Amino acid sequence: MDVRAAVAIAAGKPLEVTTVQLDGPKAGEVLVEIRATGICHTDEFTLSGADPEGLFPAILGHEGAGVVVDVGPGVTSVKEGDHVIPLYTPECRQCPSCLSRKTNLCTAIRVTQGAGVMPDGTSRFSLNGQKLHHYMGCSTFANFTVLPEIAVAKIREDAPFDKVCYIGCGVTTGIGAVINTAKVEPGAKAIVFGLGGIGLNVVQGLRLAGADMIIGVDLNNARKEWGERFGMTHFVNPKEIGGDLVPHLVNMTKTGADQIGGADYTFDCTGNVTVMRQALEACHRGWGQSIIIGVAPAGAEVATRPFQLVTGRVWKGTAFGGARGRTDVPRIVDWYMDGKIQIDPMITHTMPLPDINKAFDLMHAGESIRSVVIF
Ligand code: NAD
Ligand code: AHE
Ligand code: ZN
Repeated sequence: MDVRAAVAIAAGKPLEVTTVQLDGPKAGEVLVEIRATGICHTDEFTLSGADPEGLFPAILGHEGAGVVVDVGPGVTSVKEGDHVIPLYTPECRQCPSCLSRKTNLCTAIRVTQGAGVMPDGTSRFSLNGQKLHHYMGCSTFANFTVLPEIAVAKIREDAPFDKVCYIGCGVTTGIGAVINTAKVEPGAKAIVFGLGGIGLNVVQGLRLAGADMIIGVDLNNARKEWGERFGMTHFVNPKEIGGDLVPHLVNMTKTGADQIGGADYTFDCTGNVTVMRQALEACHRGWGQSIIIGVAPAGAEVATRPFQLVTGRVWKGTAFGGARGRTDVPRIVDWYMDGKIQIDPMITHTMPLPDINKAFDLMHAGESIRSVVIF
């Protein structure tokens, strides 16, 4: 069938909106009509050429929501008409990783996903006979896409696609990093580096968890007001403190009895390895945990003095907020529908597919929190 898609032809080039061809679902696959998709910084990261796994030409996008319109042989868990959110972290419930209960990183289809193809090793997308790669197993920058059955979460039908698409990455990643990965406790002191589409969800997750002190760090002063809206208690712009950032932050967290200082939890939501080091070193001696969420370019490496770890600080990473998609995503949709979490104010811009490149311009200019394409 013909579908409308934004094609990433080559690294560093704008997406080309055109008609491409999509084959129907094979065994274990579903055809989904995508109704809305967010644009995450990770899409920009891959499009820029910084992603060592980046493949071109490809149909990017991994933050969508839509309706199942056809299923391949053997599909049992969803049916035509079901509302779903595509999962770049699937949940097969059978692989050693799923069965371990220690991680959300299902390994059932990770190899083919990284190779830009479906689990049978072929692509469903083509353009005038030329193969197009799938992206993160989702390819939501198209009005129809094919997904493995294990990579869709069935959600309630009254949830608006143009809002809950954000649960497909940003919301779940930020809130999940707090709840699933860090397991933040009430009364905690936390620092969030980068107050964008992910960092603001970390902030709202920290408020949900009952953190007392939530320090936001960003180079963009406009992010102060944004952070405060979701529970941030203090804001720091590293360019305006007139000294080193780590001691400044550590000082802010000192209280009467505890003159060592440092945060109980820090979160990198920038993808900058210098910031990742600062985030670790701003943790409290003995127990502070630093969670890396940001994705760094090919070749980048993190560094610190091993002493930082010897003295009890812990470095952790998280993908998709540690969430098990088919199980956790429908619950997060319920939290939104019940008013427990906010999404609407963070969706600052919407646009039709032909204008998708504007979403990247807005991100580069620091003007958007989340842009959403509505099909
Ligand atoms: P974004 O562009 O919306 O926000 C980034 C924010 O960081 C901006 O507010 C920017 O001003 C700020 N920033 C940039 N450099 C900074 C610095 N040196 N110090 C302080 N602040 C700085 O991006 P996003 O969509 O929120 O994504 C953030 C990161 O998270 C990206 O690297 C993205 O690829 C990654 N990500 C990871 C996961 C995961 O599962 N681990 C999921 C989604 C996104
Ligand atoms: N391909 C990149 C890694 C990108 C990455 O880490 N992606 C995260 C999700 S970011 C969503 O916005 C992820 O899920 N990681 C786990 C995994 O298996 O990829 C690179 O650097 O190679
Ligand atoms: Zn993302």
